[in-house]
Amino acid sequence: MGFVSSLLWAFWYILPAYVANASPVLVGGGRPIDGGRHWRDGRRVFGDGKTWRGLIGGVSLGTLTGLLQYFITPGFYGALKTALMLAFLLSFGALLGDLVGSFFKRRANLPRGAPAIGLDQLGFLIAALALAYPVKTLDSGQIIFLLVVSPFVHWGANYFAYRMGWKSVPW
Ligand code: CTP
Ligand code: MG
Ligand code: K
Repeated sequence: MGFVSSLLWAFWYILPAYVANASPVLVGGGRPIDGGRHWRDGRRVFGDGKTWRGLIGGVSLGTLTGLLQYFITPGFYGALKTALMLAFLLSFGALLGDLVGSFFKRRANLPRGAPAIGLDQLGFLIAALALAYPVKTLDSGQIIFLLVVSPFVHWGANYFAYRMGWKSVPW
């Protein structure tokens, strides 16, 4: 595999995680996952930015992305159930990583929506890669590539969502 095509495959591989992480801005809202409950430090467990609709909607759209990808490049996945399992784990991992990130942000007394550089851009990615690892993984060069470019994809997507009026802050 050539160098450029190996990087493009890395993007193709991680796409469900990107979709899952980005879509709650549009499909989220409603009841928060923590149900409004507080941790023993008196602050919210996750906060109002982590909702059931965002979680379920994000996992669904991410998994659907994997289904579409399977029909475009079946050879990359081998079998439909591999593609679906991979997309589900990447999507669920992304939103689990995001949730854990919010848990730590609340423990650090950061309000909902406050930026946490590093955690915001990479937490979802690392969790997605970890959960999907048993099904299909990338080589170390591809993983380093994703760790380097994902913060820029994340900032770009958030700036776009801000300019579209979908969110109130550009990060
Ligand atoms: N969102 C959601 N459910 C999720 C994740 C995100 O509804 N599980 C929606 C919320 O409207 C959230 C927006 O997507 O405000 C952007 O997500 P994110 O930047 O991760 O949340 P923040 O509002 O910044 O909250 P936090 O400080 O906890 O990261
Ligand atoms: Mg945020
Ligand atoms: K986040």
